[in-house]
Amino acid sequence: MLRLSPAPGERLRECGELRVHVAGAEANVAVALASVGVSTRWTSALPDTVLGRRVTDSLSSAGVVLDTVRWTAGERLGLYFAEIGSPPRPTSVVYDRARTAFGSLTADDLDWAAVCDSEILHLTGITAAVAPGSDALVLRAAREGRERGALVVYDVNYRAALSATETAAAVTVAAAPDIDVLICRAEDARDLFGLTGDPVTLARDLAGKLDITRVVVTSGADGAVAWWDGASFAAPALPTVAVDRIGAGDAFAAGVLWGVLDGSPGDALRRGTAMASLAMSVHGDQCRFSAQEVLDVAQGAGREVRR
Ligand code: KDG
Repeated sequence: MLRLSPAPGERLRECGELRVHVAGAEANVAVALASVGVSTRWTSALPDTVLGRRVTDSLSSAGVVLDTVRWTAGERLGLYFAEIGSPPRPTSVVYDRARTAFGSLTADDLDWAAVCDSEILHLTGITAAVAPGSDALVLRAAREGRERGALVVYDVNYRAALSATETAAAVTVAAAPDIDVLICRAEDARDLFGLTGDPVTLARDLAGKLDITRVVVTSGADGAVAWWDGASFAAPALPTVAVDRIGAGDAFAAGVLWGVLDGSPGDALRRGTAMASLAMSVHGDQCRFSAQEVLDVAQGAGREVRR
């Protein structure tokens, strides 16, 4: 999808110009991972128009592999309008995603062997909610990933504008048997699953409720925790001057996936919080920082880097 935003400090109702950013949760994760050097494929459907090509140009410039993307005729690219807030004015979002190419995609359109040909398959709850039938597509993807030997990661990523909490909870519960690692905001654990308590308790109780052995819970400025094979891990949020918070959760997820590939849950959380901070320091939904830039931040927040 594309995001259209007024310049910082301007309002959607009044602005004369809109800035264009490529967006979409899984695309954001793919770009962040490719930018740190992880081999990454993104699967979706796009209209075969200049707007669809804008998306693939942007993703391929980061190194994302796009050989499973399905091109369609007659449908639209998903759009959203985002007015970036500045306290006390909140960020506000308007979706424009009716009749999109992705909404027309069915499970039979995809080459599942190619889609799941990876160590990790990353899915999000946003995608399950974007169009009628998208939930079935995401559930099928989780099942295919599991059966084909990929580690299946699912980010709940609840969006109130797309579905009711009960619907998002039901999709997560249905996907749970195929999920190896669940990522969930603390507020989503409370709103979707009725859980209470501190983040470690939320992660542990979510793991028990959904029968998933690895659960990561994020709490914004309070950092992130993981309940991982029966032990808990934590990483603080880093001091951040946020110019644009949209996409921080996807950057966090990318850091977690990168850390998971290297084996350590503690590193996964630290890379996640570093990537989330970096994502918030730049405009747009995507986080294009090198591995060295992320590791410098993860190891010494605020340190001056001279090269
Ligand atoms: O996490 C950021 C996403 O919300 C953004 O890029 C757009 O995927 C998007 C959505 O549907 O909200």
